[in-house]
Amino acid sequence: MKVTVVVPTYNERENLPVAVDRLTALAIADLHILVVDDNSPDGTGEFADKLAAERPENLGVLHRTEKDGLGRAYIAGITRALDEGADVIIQMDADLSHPADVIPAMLDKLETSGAGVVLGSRYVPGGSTATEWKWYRKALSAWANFYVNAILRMGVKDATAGFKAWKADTLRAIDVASIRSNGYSFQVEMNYRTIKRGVSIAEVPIRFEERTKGASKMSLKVQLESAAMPWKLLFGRQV
Ligand SMILES: Nc1nc2c(ncn2[C@@H]2O[C@H](COP(=O)(O)OP(=O)(O)OP(=O)(O)O)[C@@H](O)[C@H]2O)c(=O)[nH]1
Ligand SMILES: [Mg+2]
Repeated sequence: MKVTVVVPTYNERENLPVAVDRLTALAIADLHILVVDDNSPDGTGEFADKLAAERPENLGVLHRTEKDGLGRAYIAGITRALDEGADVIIQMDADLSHPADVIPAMLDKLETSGAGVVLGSRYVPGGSTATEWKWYRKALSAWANFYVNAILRMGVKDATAGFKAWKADTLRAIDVASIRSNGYSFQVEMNYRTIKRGVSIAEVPIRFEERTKGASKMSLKVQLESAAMPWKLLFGRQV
């Protein structure tokens, strides 16, 4: 079974080698890493090329010309991974917020639960958000989940989760390339399409860690898009 971890990067030069080491340490037989870099000014893209030269058999780099958002980077990476024959595709941030050591449990659940995707979830028992988060950051995250679920009724505890393991068939069924949203709502739109296709979503607990190096790319634009998207999904025809 070929497993490809798609890792989008924008200015993650300090974090990327640690993320790659943690993934390699899992010792999963057919594990591949695909870095999707948007021409990071800090040289993450060239650095990723160096890492790829050291281990060409399991690390690839997709270079894009400019910063174009997380959703677009994922669409490009997922499309490439599907073309290269991945059976399972994992979405994971490069900033070390997502605990790579939970991947075996996610793969296990994907195989045994019959779900089309398994989320690394902060909001099931045993999961947690970053301990460093101030109360308002926690409140914002909890509110975003409540808001999305109140409108879309997906029955998913962590609707905005960004750490996910997908069966390739599920990704093909939801036609990822046609997804328009780009920030957190990209994650929500993928989940919504999955539910709409009658495919179930499972969750395993993760402890989400705050990034310690590099800067967050979350912006007001991304937050506004995320507030509007559930309504678009609910009333739109495009799902
Ligand atoms: N290729 C690419 N990667 C991106 C882009 N925006 C964010 N990323 C990457 O996506 C991952 C998540 O981005 P973060 O900046 O950590 O955003 P976040 O996790 O939503 O927000 P925080 O909770 O503040 O960390 C990181 O690995 C980023 O480097 C982009 O436009 N292009
Ligand atoms: Mg982050």
